[in-house]
Amino acid sequence: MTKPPLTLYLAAPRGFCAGVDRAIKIVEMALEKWGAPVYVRHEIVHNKFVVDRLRDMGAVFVEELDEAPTDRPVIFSAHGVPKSVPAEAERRNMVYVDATCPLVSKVHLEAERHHENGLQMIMIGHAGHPETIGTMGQLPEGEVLLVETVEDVAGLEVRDPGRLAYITQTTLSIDDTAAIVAALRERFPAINIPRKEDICYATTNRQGAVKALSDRIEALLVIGAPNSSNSRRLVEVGRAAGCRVAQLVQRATEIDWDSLQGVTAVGVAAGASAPEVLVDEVIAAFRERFDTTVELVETVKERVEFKVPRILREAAETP
Ligand code: 2E7
Ligand code: F3S
Repeated sequence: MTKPPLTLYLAAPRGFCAGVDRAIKIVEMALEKWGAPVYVRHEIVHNKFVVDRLRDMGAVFVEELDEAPTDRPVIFSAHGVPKSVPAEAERRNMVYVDATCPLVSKVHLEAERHHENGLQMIMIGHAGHPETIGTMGQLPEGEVLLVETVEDVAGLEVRDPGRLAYITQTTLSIDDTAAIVAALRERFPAINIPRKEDICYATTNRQGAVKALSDRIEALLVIGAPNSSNSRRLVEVGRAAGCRVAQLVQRATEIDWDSLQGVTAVGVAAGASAPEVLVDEVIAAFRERFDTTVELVETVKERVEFKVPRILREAAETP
């Protein structure tokens, strides 16, 4: 039987960002330095395959610090933690390594700086997401107000409309965030405007890559986990750009082939926590069913790299 022809448009950049690379490396190097088990508070990044692989190597994933023994090292996930977490680790005399993405730490410092200058903060983010919890947890309770939507802006009760600043989660939709910022500026004209947005380069580039694909494709597959904020935003960007079918899939077995019947052009993107082997797996699944041509659609090249913390670099450099 002849296979129907289909073109797969591969988004680039896709997959691991510099913060994810660094966070995974931190767990691997910690296992090398201290041996197993090494504890990790929260999924190091939101991807089951990454987590399973590290678990097989000896990492133990817990949600809260008190689930880890005090005599083993603990690593904080890439999403960041409230100030109370390292404080508690210190109180318990634990060895800890912070895998918070440096671009998240930058937002933490920004929040602190504004707080010291007497400004109340408004955080644009998703309630319950670990990054939002971590960033809000840099300041005392009540100092950071959360808005998730344009509608939320109307309901804000601020201390002083003349002394406000905003920060954001790093993985938000660029376009939705712009609308929320516009609503904030309209309601609070004196709000402090940051020099640079907090949405990170990787989020920006992956959303740009999906937009660049969207006029060539009839369906979009985003490889990523259901709890991955940046991956879910890619699906939304695809939908907003007109993709009738836009699916988040963890791996090839989750693809809804029925929805792809008669389709000849499919886009494949991957969230910042999705390993490239899963992209390869998806391409292989298409090749089994279609006479597949793969085309790369590259918008920009990424060259960002982050160093691992000194405590691990020293171990690696020691002969
Ligand atoms: C940390 C940060 O693990 P992810 O899927 O996380 P999100 O925040 O998108 O749910 O992706 C990598 C990552 C992105 N942002 C890690 Cl702050
Ligand atoms: Fe950092 Fe952005 Fe990745 S905040 S972990 S570089 S998605």
